[in-house]
Parts: sequence; C-alpha cells; structure tokens
Amino acid sequence: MKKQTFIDSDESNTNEINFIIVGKPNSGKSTLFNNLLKEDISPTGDEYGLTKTLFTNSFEFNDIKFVIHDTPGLRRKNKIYDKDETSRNQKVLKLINKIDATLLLIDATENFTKQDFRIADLALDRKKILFIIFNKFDLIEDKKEFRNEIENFRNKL
Ligand SMILES: Nc1nc2c(ncn2[C@@H]2O[C@H](COP(=O)(O)OP(=O)(O)OP(=O)(O)O)[C@@H](O)[C@H]2O)c(=O)[nH]1
Ligand SMILES: [Mg+2]
Repeated sequence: MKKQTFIDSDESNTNEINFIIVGKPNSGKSTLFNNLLKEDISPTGDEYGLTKTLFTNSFEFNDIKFVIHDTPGLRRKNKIYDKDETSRNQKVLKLINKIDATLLLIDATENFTKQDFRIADLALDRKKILFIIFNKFDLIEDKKEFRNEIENFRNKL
C-alpha cells in the first residue's frame, strides 16, 4: 500500500499537485479515487454517506506527484441532522482552501441540484481549478439528450 500523506500548503512544491474529489453522497468519489490509485483503499458501495473520513494518497505520473483526497459526500445543510457529519463537512471545506484543484463528481443518473452548484461555487469562490465530472455515464440511455443537459448546466455556472 502506498504511503498515507497529508500535505500542508506550506510544504507544497511545483512538482506536486494536490487535488480533492468532492460531490454529493454516492456520486462515485471513492470509486474514482481507488481507480486512480489502482488500489481498493476507500470503501465503496450503494449506501449513502459510506465515506466518513478523509482518505489521502498519492501517485506519480510523468515525474509529477499527484496527491489526491477522497472526501465524505456533501449534503445540503438542512439535510444534516448529525454533528459528526457537520464536522466532516467542515474538514472538507477547510481542505479545499489548501489544494490546487477540485474534481466535482456529479451522478449523471440524478437530477442536477442546487447542491451541485453550491459545491462548484466552493471551489470557484476560492479561485481553485475546477473539473466537473459527470459520472455513471454508462447508465445513461439517451446520451445525446444528456449532452444537452450538461450544456444547460454549464450555462448556469
Ligand atoms: N454504473 C456505475 N456505477 C458506479 C460508477 N461509479 C461508481 N459507481 C457505483 O456507485 C456506488 C457509489 O460509489 P462510491 O464510490 O461509494 O460513491 P461515493 O461518492 O464515494 O459515496 P459516499 O462515500 O457515500 O459519499 C457504488 O455502488 C459504485 O460501484 C460508474 O461510473 N458507473
Ligand atoms: Mg465514498
């Protein structure tokens, strides 16, 4: 298993890129994290809110070290009834301040909601590079119609 690391912004250097995977619960964050690392590090499954802690790991590509963070799903504040989830969300928000880029994962099989826009804004407000990934695309039957929906989503950002 690769070394577990947590990189503080003061320690960052130009050959290292820190990025965080965020999104609503069950959007596929941990699956992407494991696939990028080619290891089953973070638990995955259909249960909403499966990831309850931050997972951090790294891989190298073309002499660049990519440090990647998997995070607990971010639900709307009014859907959170538990202090632990609030504190987990706060950790994610803090971490967004420290990273270079954000990967926002959106479950393509669900309607895009205000929460997706809110999460995108978290990165954009902090002037972070934002990649938006529409996941579970394999489950979409009408891919052409879905591309139109993505265009609408993009125009609203
Ligand atoms: N069909 C399909 N299923 C996927 C894809 N990515 C993830 N899944 C499934 O979606 C479910 C949720 O995946 P996770 O990776 O656990 O989702 P998560 O965003 O980490 O969820 P939380 O930790 O609860 O926030 C699992 O059953 C995955 O196997 C995909 O691209 N296609
Ligand atoms: Mg997860």
